[in-house]
Amino acid sequence: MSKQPQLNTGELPSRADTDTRANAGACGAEGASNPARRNVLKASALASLAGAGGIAGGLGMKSALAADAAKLPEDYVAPGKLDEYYGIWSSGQSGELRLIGMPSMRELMRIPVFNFDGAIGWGITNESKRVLGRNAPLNGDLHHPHMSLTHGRYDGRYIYVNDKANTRVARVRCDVWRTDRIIDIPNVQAIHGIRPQREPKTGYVFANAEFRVPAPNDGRFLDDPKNYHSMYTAIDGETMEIAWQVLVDGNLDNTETDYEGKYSASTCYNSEGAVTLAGYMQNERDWVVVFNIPRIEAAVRAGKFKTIGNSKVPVVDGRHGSPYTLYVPVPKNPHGINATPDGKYLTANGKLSPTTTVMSWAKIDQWFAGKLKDPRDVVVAEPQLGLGPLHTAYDGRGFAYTTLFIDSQIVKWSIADAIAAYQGKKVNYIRQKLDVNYQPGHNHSSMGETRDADGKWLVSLNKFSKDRFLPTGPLHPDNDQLIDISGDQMKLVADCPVYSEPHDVTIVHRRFLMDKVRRVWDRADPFFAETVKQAKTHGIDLEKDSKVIRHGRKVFVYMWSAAPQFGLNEFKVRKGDEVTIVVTNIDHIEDLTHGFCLANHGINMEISPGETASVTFKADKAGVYWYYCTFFCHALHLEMRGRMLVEA
Ligand code: RUQ
Ligand code: CUA
Ligand code: CA
Repeated sequence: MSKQPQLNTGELPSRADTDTRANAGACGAEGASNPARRNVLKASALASLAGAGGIAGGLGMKSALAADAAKLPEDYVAPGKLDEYYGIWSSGQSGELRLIGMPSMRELMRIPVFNFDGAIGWGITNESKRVLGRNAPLNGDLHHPHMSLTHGRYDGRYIYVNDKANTRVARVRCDVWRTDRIIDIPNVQAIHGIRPQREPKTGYVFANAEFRVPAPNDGRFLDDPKNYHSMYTAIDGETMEIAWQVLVDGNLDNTETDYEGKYSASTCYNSEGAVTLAGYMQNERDWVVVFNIPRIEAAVRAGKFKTIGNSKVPVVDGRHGSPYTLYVPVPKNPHGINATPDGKYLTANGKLSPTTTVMSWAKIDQWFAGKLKDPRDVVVAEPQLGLGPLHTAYDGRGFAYTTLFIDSQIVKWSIADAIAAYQGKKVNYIRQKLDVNYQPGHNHSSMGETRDADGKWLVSLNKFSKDRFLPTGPLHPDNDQLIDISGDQMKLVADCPVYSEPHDVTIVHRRFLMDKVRRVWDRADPFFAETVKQAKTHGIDLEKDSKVIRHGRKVFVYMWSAAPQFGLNEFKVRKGDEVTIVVTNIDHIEDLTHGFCLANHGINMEISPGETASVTFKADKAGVYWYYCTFFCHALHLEMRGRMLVEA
């Protein structure tokens, strides 16, 4: 930490346990054992109430008490009632997307993206492998889920997500909640922040590369960090093709877009171009890099770009001094970057500085028009908030909520008052500090990244849970805390344990989504269209036919499934055959999913109503192998099985 902040604690008593804040690394353990810290926590009656109420899976009996305490009985989601919001959760190194109902905080569904999923056969079925790519890694590091937008409002089409682990971006369809595209990003390493364009619609999906590498990274340059680069990538959100890349100075961390379709901006914590921890922290200021989209597009049209290695992607040089970018110096190793829902400002959170830097899109516009000289002239406020500011969310009423990682708090502050203070007025811009448990990273408010920010709920995604749950071995769950922000004061409502390791969440009101979600598959769905086409070439009617077709050593086994039966009771192949099994669920009845599991072959797949799923494998063991249904579909579900007979 460079300096102690001038904490402006508003109405809350100031906290005495400053030594627990002093060291980000130690505070994880410190908070649990330090009695001073525990007393501070007890000072918040709501916090301890919610602590007693936190149970796995969300609001249960005791959490209902916590909800009472927060005076939210009308928001309690009773049995049979539906949540008001979809929480679209990332899962970090688990590589999947999760749907969590809010405010109940009950997990609704998991959507595999970069990861293997044995329940639905993601990574097993041909349909999933077409999306993943053959031989693709089956892990990912999925940090940021964002929904596509039209005119700054959610449009319920797609969720875009990053994979930091393997430098990919994926898209999930919001009608069937299935991943439909995964693309590799060339010329860079470790995609971290991503954002869809807000205006006129998505549009581009922007992706930051966090690690600097040589370009091309083919071994020509190795231990020569001066030749390392990062780039900003624009992906066409419709075709999922890469439109262009911009070469930048430093690295890129998180990114954000404006509400006009004109600019986007990223934080950079490594203006030093360093490759060591000490190196990354050398400069007192790093940057927010602003990208001028129309100018970059014009450069691409005019052929002012180069390509790198085998990649055909146009790369525009946006380093210092270029007309395409603006480098705003901001303190120090900035992290989260978030646009206000009124479309006026964006904030970059200091991380190693107790400040958040507020910039004005209008001033950015003036800077590019040559009307402002100093890049710092686009800054309109720099409030001191507390230690370790990481991310900021908004309520649409002019207040901002910033996570303080080291302080283990959320600070609520007024944007207008922070701007007034920057202009020299004596105002207290801090409204409240709320203890969270513990060490929050992201937070997110309901509808907060859109024009429809409604200021009802905030989730604090806490990296440590320590003493908040029954012990689960050395690996602890995270603790995602639900906070009511509808009133003057934030109120902690529930503790929710989550498996490793959500970074971020997007909270979407159900009115943007519910009616768009399909209950059964359309037989013409593109997700399995390839398989349907292949069946046609074999003269198969998937709704009616169950038969075996042999082409040399390739065997195609077609069968329907209808509770409690598969279309084939048995089929015969020869050892060494390449077998493709295609199962079509002809029960077009909501919730009537079948599974197909082949014993001792590592094969299981889900076939939901109307779906066709297929798997290809080598029959390399002679003998009798039973296949059976894995989704409980009928009173005779256990009897829903058949035999594969493999001749020696
Ligand atoms: S980052 S804790 Cu991967 Cu979104 Cu900020
Ligand atoms: Cu079909 Cu169980
Ligand atoms: Ca730095």
